Amino acid sequence: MYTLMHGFYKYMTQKDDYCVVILGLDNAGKTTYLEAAKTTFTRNYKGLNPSKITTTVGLNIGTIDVQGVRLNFWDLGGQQELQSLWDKYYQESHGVIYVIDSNDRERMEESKMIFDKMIKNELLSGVPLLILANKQDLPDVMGVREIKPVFQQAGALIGRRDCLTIPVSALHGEGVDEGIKWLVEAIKRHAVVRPPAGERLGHQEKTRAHQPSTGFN
Ligand code: G3D
Repeated sequence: MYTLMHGFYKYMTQKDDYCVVILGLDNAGKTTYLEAAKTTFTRNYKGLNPSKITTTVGLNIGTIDVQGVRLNFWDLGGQQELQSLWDKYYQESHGVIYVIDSNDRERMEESKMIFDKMIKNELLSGVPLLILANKQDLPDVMGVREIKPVFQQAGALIGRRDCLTIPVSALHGEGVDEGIKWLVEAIKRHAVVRPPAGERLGHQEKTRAHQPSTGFN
């Protein structure tokens, strides 16, 4: 009886699992954004002190429950030598968050180049894309109106997938709630093509799916 009840409880409380890669150049604010997402959506999560957050070297992971689903984030290092490892995660990704440092005009072209390379990858075809113009709390940064046309030069590659570009300040948590909620809805719509992790692979393989074999270890 206990097993039956336990099984029923598990069935009722089980959430669909989706994986989201957070990409962008080093220093764009990926880890700060992940912390802000965890703080926004996890009750009692206090978050790391921003001064303790260092640029992503390798991989940071994080999980949040939102709108009835579980999102597993992979925040991948943006340094040149680590970019070649990004595509190991693409096949298992249900959504992409691309973070741009709106204050760094000098590296905007470099950011666009790696964005184009990422978006060209067949493994991400049709996958919902959230583009974040980060660091909007700083003065004289590039706004969405300036950034959007730069990244939309890849319009044909972005294609008809769900795509949203919004201004955020990961440091102050502004725009985090809106972006994540939009992404969840887009991922759910796309689930017909790319179902939740467990459904795609069967439960036994689910755990493995959350840890693609990479060179980060
Ligand atoms: P990364 O993970 O993409 O490499 P980080 O980037 O999250 O480590 O952030 C890099 C630096 O940018 C950090 O500053 C962090 O505080 C800052 N940063 C991130 N998001 C914002 C933002 O929205 N506004 C402002 N003003 N700064 C932000 P340090 O000084 O620690 O290097």
